[in-house]
This record gives sequence, C-alpha cells and structure tokens, in this order.
Amino acid sequence: MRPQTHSSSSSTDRRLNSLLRHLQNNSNSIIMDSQTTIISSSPTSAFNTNHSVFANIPQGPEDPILGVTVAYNKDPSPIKLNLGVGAYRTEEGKPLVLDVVRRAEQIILNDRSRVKEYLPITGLPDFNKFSAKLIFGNDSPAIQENRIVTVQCLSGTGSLRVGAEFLARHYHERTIYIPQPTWGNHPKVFTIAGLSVKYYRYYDPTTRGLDFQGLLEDLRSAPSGAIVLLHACAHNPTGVDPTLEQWEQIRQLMRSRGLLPFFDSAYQGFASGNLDADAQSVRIFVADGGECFAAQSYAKNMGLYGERVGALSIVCKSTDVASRVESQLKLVIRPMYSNPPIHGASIVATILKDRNMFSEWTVELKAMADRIISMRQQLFDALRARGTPGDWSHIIKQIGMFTFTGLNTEQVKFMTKEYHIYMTSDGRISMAGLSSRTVPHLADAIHAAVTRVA
Ligand code: PLA
Repeated sequence: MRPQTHSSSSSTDRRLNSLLRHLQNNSNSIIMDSQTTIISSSPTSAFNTNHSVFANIPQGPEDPILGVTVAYNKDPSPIKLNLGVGAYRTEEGKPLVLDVVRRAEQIILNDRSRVKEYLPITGLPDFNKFSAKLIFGNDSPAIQENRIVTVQCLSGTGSLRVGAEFLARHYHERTIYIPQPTWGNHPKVFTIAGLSVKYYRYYDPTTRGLDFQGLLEDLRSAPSGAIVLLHACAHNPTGVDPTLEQWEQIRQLMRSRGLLPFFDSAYQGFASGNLDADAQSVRIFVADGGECFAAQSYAKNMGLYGERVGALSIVCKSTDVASRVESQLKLVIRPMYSNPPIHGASIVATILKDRNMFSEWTVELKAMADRIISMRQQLFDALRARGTPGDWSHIIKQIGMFTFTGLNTEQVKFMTKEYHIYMTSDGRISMAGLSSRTVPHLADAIHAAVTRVA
C-alpha cells in the first residue's frame, strides 16, 4: 500500500507553514523569529513529535539478489536452501574462512608494529602492487613500464563505482555498453555515476550459449570511444564465457573501433581453479599496449566478502598519464569515503607477498572451484536419473559460481513456495551454495517445477 499523502489541514501544520513562509520571506530575521516562535509556543507547535519529515517516502523494493537472503532468513523451514547470493559454502553448508586467511590474520594480530592509522587515499601500497601483478601477470610489461595505476577500493562494487565516477568526470564518451544479461547491480552503479547504459547482446537462450554474432554486431555499431563492460571470466549470471579465440576477435574489433574496455574481475580463480588462466581475457587486452580498466574483488576468491576488499586498475599509455590519472582518482575517492579500510587489504597483501602463503591460497582456491564443478556434475546426474524433461547439459558446460538454469519466474516461485529453495527470479542458482546432501532436494524441486509449472 502506498503511504498516505500528508494533509496540511491540522492547526499545527498551518502554523508550521506560516512559519516557513515567514522564514522564506524574511530572511534577515530568521534566527530571532524562529527562536521566538519555538520558545513561545507549545513544543508541538513547530516540532510535532509524531510527524516525520520523511512521511511521504515510498517503500523501496528489496534488492533482487541480496533480498533473496532476506526472504530466506525469514523462512522457518528446516529444509530451506539459499542458492541466491553467490557465496561459497562447504559440503556442510557452512560459510568458509580460508585457513590461509586465518593464518594471515594471526600474523597481523601478532605484529605489534601494525597500527590503525589512516591509509593513503589510494589504499595500502603493497596491496595495490600485488593486486596488479595478480591480474596483469608477474611479468606484465605494463607494470614494468609503470603505466598502471592501482587503487584499493571497497571490493568489486566500490572499484566499479570509482572507475565509473572517474569516467563520468574525465572521459569524453558517456555511454557504457554492458552485456545482456549482466549482474543486476551493473546498470545501477554506472547510471548513478552519470554514465548512460546501453546493452550489447551476449546470451542466446535457445542455445544457452554465447550470442557471439550478436555481440560483435552490437559492438561494431557502438559509437567510437564507447566504454564496454566485460566480465573477465565466469560471467554472472549466465556462466557463459567467450573462448580465447573469441576474446581475441573481441579485442581486435574493440581496438579497431576505439572502444574502451572495462573489465569486471569478480571471480578470478573461480572459473578454472587457476588464477592465471582466469585472467587471460584481461591480459590479451593489456598485451596490445592499449588502455583499459579492471575492477578486482577478493570477496569470492579469498572468501573476504564482508571485508570489502578490491582494487581498481587503470592501464594507461605512459607513466606520465598514469600519474595524472592517479591524482584525479584521489579527488574522486576523497569526498566519497576518504580512504579505504586497512584490515582486509592487510590480509590480502600478507598472502600475496609470501610465496608459501600464496601457494597455500591457490590450493584452497582450487578446492573451492573443484567442489563447485563437482556440484555441476552431481546436479546434472540427479536430473538425468529422474528423467527430468529437457537438455540439462548446460549445467556442466557453464563456468563459475552460477548456473543459469533456464527456469522461469513462475517455476522459481513454485520452488520457493513448495521446496523452500531460494534463488534469483531469473532462474540463476549459486552452485557454491549446494552440497552433496542438498543436490537431491534441488533435483526434486527442479523436476517438479519443470513437469508441473509451465
Ligand atoms: N561484479 C560481479 C560480476 C559480481 O557478480 C559481484 C558480486 C560483484 C561485482 C561485486 O562483488 P563485491 O562488491 O562483493 O566484491 N555478485 C554477487 C553478490 C556474488 C552481490 O550481488 O552483491 C551475486 O550474488 O551476484
């Protein structure tokens, strides 16, 4: 129900309005008159304790992804299952803190020389240095040539937002092309920063694969200089990535049209289990010497969701440009949140800097990626065993954290109502939230939805 519009007929409101009119018309006597009015009247005359200045505010909708968790939390059913948000769970269905993260935190805790001073506006220098190496490669010429600026930001979302604000202020082309479909927050982040969002074709529902021709056509007809958002790997929500050959064609087309790549890398290591393999798309764009943006998140690959740790890198043509770009990034960041938090970045820097801890991390990361891949196989097998109508091979073909099932909104609603399975209304399920124990329940629910709901 819409909240009722406020009526100004009460005597209190009449007095308030006349006070406001007086203030508007007689600015010289504002302070005297307002004080006089407030002191000489009853407390309710100018300040009504029952009336909110936000009385007319409409109820906002829940977030399409994070709202799924809100609904899940309210459900008392013991069999409920949250496959909405992309958050890794163990076979026991529990959130996971990596052993290497615990070890890094212990080191940080024991180091009495560490203090809680403000970080620089651009964040922890070691974190930035090693984050750039992680995504662009240890021997990246662009790093050696000192033409990459990396700034620590508030996880992937904050990195995208800072990049978007910078582009809105300093780049001549305001249009950003994002894939159709994409992560639900992308259009909001870019629009609110002042960019104009357009879509390029990406996913073909009939093949449940990449609409490569559509993608090329749309990018070919984009205005020269337009920004193009690319998921570095493990495309969310479709789980469909271009092959390396297709990436190469996308690169050639984008460079020939002068389109500016903005990579969102939220799942490095989660697609293949290998950090370098999952960064190939970004690296082929950097290898040609051209410019690009990259937003990195450590939420998933280090399990640091709530620590909000990520980085924005801007690859420039020269050191000189990079240093001016950095100076402007500081002017973007300072009035937004001044400087980023220290703890999560210290964990990441501790791990990335130390050869042993780094390799321990890659083992734990591979185990997470492998468990997700094995969930794909188990769910596929369970549907086959039930004889569920349809071709479910996309479950094993898709890459990364999510399966874009092809289930429609009504089927999703049915599964939530009858089976207490929570997922986003577009039919996306987080494979990382499944376990061997819960696969049969999900397969039963999908089977029932497909056979009973059109
Ligand atoms: N980019 C993509 C493509 C994402 O999928 C997500 C997270 C982010 C950026 C931002 O992550 P971060 O700010 O936490 O680093 N997507 C999640 C969570 C996992 C979410 O919606 O916030 C998802 O369930 O889609």
